[in-house]
Amino acid sequence: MKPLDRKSHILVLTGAGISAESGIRTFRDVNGLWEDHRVEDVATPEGFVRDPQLVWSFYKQRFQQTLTTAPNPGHLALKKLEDALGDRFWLVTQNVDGLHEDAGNKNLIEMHGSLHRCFCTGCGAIYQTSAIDLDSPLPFCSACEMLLRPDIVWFGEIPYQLGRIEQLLKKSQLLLIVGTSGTVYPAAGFVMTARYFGAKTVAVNLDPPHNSSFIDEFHQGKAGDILPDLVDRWLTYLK
Ligand code: BV8
Ligand code: ZN
Repeated sequence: MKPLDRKSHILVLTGAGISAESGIRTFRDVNGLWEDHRVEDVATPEGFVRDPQLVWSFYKQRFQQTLTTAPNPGHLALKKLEDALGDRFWLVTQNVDGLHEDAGNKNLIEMHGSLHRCFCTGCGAIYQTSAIDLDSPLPFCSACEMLLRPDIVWFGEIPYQLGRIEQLLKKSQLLLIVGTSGTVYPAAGFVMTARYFGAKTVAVNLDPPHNSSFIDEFHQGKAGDILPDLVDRWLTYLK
């Protein structure tokens, strides 16, 4: 394992757990999002073709929820880490709530898309979700009149910027994984890739994640409680 020092690059992967303390429901915890909906009905391209109104109502409700949520101390700790490390820090999130952007992170990859964007199924035109008429049952493109869809990577679709993420995994000495159950691939496989390239892997999670055999150091608990102190400790030798 490569030593950790003032030249080290750190890659952070986050999941729904980091947003839980901001009041956003996770997917697979008790009272999770998938309890109310079948994944196949609301988070697949086939589900969207079958019932676009159901899918839009699922995402509209989640988009509207983001308008009343704010970053929590877990998000702010990662902003502090980026401020200190600059381009030695990159953050890949599976979350679509936009809270890392709200916290001020710039070196950010939203690999599963964002509730704040949608795009046209016809011409690909991109829209801010806040700029379209969400009161109508279905939104259509002002350029070509085709149906708009959420800019969300559904099951069976390829996540964004996988090549860039692979490059970042290769050059990082530390992979920090926060608030993810390690259920969904390819994100759940990043820890194996990081280990293969000699990085140290650290996880902060309420429960032991599924891929915990690849985790060198596990901090059990809430991200908002653990990350601020963990980041301060790391900055004594990473900065
Ligand atoms: C792809 C958008 C091909 C939707 C999402 C069989 C085996 C292996 C893989 C597959 C398989 N069958 C199908 C697949 C592939 C599939 C997959 O992995 N399925 C799983 C379910 C088995 N993956 C795909 O389809 C992906 N695409 O494979 O394409 C390909 C790929 C590469 C190259 C070529 C071809 C697409 C996956 C993306 C799907 N879209 N999101 C939406 O958001 O509405 S995934 C969805 O799950 C969210 O993005 C979410 O982020 C993600 C993962 O969930 P988590 O974030 O981990 O959330 P979860 O609730 O599960 O866990 C929360 C954790 O937080 C818990 O552990 C909890 O303890 C912890 N926690 C709670 N509170 C706190 C906390 N931790 C800290 N502090 C707290 N306060
Ligand atoms: Zn269009």
